[in-house]
Amino acid sequence: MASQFSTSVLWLTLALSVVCNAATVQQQPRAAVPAGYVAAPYYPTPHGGWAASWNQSYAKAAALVGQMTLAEKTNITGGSGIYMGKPPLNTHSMNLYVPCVGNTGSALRLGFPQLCLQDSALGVASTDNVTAFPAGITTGATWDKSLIYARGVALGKEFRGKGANVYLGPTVGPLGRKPLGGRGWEGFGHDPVLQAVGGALTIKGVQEQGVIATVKHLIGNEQEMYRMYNPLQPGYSSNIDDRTLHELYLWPFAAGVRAGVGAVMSAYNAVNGSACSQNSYLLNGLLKDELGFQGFVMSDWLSHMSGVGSALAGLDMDMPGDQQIPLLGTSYWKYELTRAVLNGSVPVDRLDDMVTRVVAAWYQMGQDAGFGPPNFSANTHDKDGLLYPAALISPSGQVNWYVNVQADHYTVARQVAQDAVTMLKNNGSLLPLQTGTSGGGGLKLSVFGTDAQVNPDGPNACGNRACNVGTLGMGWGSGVADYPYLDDPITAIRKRVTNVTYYNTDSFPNVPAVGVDDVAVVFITSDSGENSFTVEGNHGDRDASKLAAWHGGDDLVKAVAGKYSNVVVVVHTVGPLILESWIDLPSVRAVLFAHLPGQEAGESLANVLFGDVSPSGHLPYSITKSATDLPDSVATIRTPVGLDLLGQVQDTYTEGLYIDYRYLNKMGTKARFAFGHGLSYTNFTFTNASIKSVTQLTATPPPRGQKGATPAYSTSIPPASEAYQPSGFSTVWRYLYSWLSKSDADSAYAVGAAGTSKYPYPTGYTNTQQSSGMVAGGGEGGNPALWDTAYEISVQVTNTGTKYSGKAVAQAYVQFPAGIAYDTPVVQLRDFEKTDTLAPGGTQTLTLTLTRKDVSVWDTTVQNWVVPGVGERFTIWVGEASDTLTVGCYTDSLACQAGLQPPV
Ligand SMILES: *[C@@H]1O[C@H](CO)[C@@H](O)[C@H](O)[C@H]1NC(C)=O
Ligand SMILES: *[C@@H]1O[C@H](CO)[C@@H](O)[C@H](O)[C@H]1NC(C)=O
Ligand SMILES: *[C@@H]1O[C@H](CO)[C@@H](O)[C@H](O)[C@H]1NC(C)=O
Ligand SMILES: *[C@@H]1O[C@H](CO)[C@@H](O)[C@H](O)[C@H]1NC(C)=O
Ligand SMILES: *[C@@H]1O[C@H](CO)[C@@H](O)[C@H](O)[C@H]1NC(C)=O
Ligand SMILES: *[C@@H]1O[C@H](CO)[C@@H](O)[C@H](O)[C@H]1NC(C)=O
Ligand SMILES: *[C@@H]1O[C@H](CO)[C@@H](O)[C@H](O)[C@H]1NC(C)=O
Ligand SMILES: CC(=O)N[C@H]1CO[C@H](CO)[C@@H](O)[C@@H]1O
Repeated sequence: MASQFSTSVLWLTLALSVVCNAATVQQQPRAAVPAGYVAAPYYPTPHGGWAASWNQSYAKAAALVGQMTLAEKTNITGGSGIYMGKPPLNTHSMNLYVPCVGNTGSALRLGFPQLCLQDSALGVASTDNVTAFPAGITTGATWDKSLIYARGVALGKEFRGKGANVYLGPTVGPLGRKPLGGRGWEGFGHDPVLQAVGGALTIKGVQEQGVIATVKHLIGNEQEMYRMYNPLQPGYSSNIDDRTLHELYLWPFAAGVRAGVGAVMSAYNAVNGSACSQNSYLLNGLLKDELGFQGFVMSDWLSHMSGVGSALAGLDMDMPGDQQIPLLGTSYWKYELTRAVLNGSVPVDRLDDMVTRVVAAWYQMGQDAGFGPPNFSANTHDKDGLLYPAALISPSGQVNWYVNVQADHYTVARQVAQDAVTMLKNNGSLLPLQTGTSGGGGLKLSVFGTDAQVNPDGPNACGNRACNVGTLGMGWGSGVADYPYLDDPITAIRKRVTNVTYYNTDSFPNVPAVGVDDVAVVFITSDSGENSFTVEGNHGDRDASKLAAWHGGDDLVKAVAGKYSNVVVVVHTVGPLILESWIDLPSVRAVLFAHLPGQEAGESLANVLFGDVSPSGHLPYSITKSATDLPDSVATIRTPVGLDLLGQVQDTYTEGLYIDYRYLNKMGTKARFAFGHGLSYTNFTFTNASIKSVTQLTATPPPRGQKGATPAYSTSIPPASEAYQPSGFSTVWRYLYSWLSKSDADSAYAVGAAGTSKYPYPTGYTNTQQSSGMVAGGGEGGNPALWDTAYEISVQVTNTGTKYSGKAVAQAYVQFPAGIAYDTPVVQLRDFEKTDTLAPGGTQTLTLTLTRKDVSVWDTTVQNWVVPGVGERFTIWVGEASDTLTVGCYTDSLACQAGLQPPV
């Protein structure tokens, strides 16, 4: 997603774009995609509407679309242009103000409004009176399904309250393949199941509020550098083999489609050399056929680069509407799509399917009734402002109503931040800190690091949070929201301890003599974000800082540890860091990863530090001892090589399934802290495990069912008059309209009617709907049988401590049978559950579920999910982390054993 710029930047962008446009270079891949990776043609786009859960919405949508003119249809599938909000006042009576990061056109004659599409995945972006929730990575670190869902509900309420139709989240791609990748923190962790659960429950929570969720970015957007196509250089190509795509990167998208997600956003980059916004195999084949996606696909902002080609390849909505060089009033769609339908190049049924998908999603969320118009502007915080900021001359009017949508959502935000705090070390039980006499008089605390206190210029001082000053609560870029406030750690600590000395510096200062019982808390950070901004030399990805703490944080820890013998390190970070230079120092007694807590950074941490609650977060990624513990393809950011500086960067997923813990386990490399690791103030046991076979498995799932009916669309080209711009209509310069002049419409129609001038269709193109579809499809998310419960595992979790209450997480990992014909990672996460708060001695039975898909591999030959070795011994391991799995349940004997040697 693109970001909001100040007006001056906006004009600079315009000036630059005029200059750049002079060189209209066609992007060509200049470095070859490695042999074996192909972007196969897949045509046509399967019509939506055949899934039973959408059929009512499709029936209504088809009825509405059936009344639309050509220009109304192409209005809805494209944005009005970046920074283009309110439509011209003279066109209609419904005077909507649509000031979001993306605004579609409308068909007001039929009551279909402009849709407001708004960032971000962690809160309503660029406006006030909202909650700045913890980031995705923090949410994933809770390993708590009910909290993930509760955050989704609260997010949905806030988007709805501001009048945003479409929530541009959740992010499940990047998956976190590259620890240095800039946007991994927007998602839930470096594992497909953690991402799938995080994404699906967020979608459910958001969409139950009547807001369309957007699962993004499809697919392989694992680094920020060179992600975008521009007139001089194509975006990088993520070259991903079929099995890896299915078993890792597509997995969370399948779960999102299964959850009924209304929208998908395509990624900036290419896959196998073909840009995601026009990759027919990806959009038509995998997403709409195999995964049975019924909603609409939008382009990431300014990633759209063709007109006819993307329509045929399965793109349904062009965002924000402009060509790659924005603000010129030109579009690949809108009026051009109108032309392409009239001249016969884009089949009418493809356009009808596009627009019906959009309108069906609107009905599916119930937005046809009682959904108010937006009451905020993403462009300004002032009450009054320009109605079309991108126009040369724009009228002004009220643009912000300051509707407060926060309700009590700080409680769920704080709970997520608190339950995500992950304790990695606690030697000699330094934590929780004992405040001694009442009021904290007995504890003498020294706090170090600028991260403990909010940025003195305010938490929103840097636009798009593109700086790392003060408490780090979120990364930077479009995936942010404005803080209504930032409860910082130092404030929360001072509320509990009287004798606090705060050294607001990242360099070790002179300190007075230190007593043996004195405690030091050191705050360090690591930040990253979107490529549109460079922060302290990092181009979105952590290409400059690498995996070291920012601002010399590692040296600060070492210096403090040289003076104090009781040091607690608190880390606010987007992802893993290398901790080796200090983790084993005897005086570094405790380490807490607080991730990116959002607005509730203070109390959530203090509750853990001072023992109101036990820490219960677990790492959503592995922390390695060295960056080179991961393969080179994963550990580095891809850059152009040699003389081919302008060529397409090839990022080939040579490691296949082996990322994060999957790779470390394969190589037998011990992580410093394994995926899933997290300590508590108390201890838990896992006992009385049992396993139940629920569905009798066969090697492949039962054959998919037939598709339901889809709306019947005409294929005859509509009259040119449906595209005529109304006479006397006064346009706003650079606003994107779907009409053509009469002469343009007539001449395009003449081309289409003659049928002689053929569009150079891609190889493999056809417009005949396929009745069968891919073998692995059949429902939303794929063959419904894939989601049958195969096994249920129960385990009794008991708090065996005597002093502290706490919550435990049970993680279930599958180990495939030995000797099967497929190479599989030693263990792979498949489900997890968290207990309620268990008092000392308290116990709770948790149930973990494995579906047929969870015990399958993707077979590239049969193009289906295959259970390798039906009847053989799969081991379902259960434990508190990926490296402490001592309870194993066997699928052949249906017995479970405790006290086993962990598989890794
Ligand atoms: C990429 O290429 C591989 C190898 O040919 C193929 O299996 C896979 O399906 C391709 N992916 C896409 C999205 O085209
Ligand atoms: C919708 O699907 C349900 C369940 O398959 C079916 O009974 C119903 O007839 C369908 N309705 C339409 C309008 O297709
Ligand atoms: C397209 O949408 C814009 C913005 O709402 C509106 O002004 C215009 O009238 C619409 N065009 C058509 C053909 O309805
Ligand atoms: C936003 O506020 C405006 C003005 O008070 C109101 O008309 C509109 O219905 C509100 N929108 C929503 C979604 O509540
Ligand atoms: C139809 O119009 C589209 C959009 O301008 C253009 O790309 C395409 O080449 C045209 N087709 C023909 C056959 O002229
Ligand atoms: C803090 O502790 C130091 C050393 O024990 C002591 O000298 C000082 O008076 C204390 N300050 C407060 C405010 O209690
Ligand atoms: C938890 O168990 C470990 C290993 O048995 C033990 O060293 C530790 O003291 C226990 N911690 C608590 C809080 O009971
Ligand atoms: C509760 C809250 O944050 N209210 C704010 C809503 O927005 C207006 C305008 O920015 C502020 O003045 C309020 O403080």
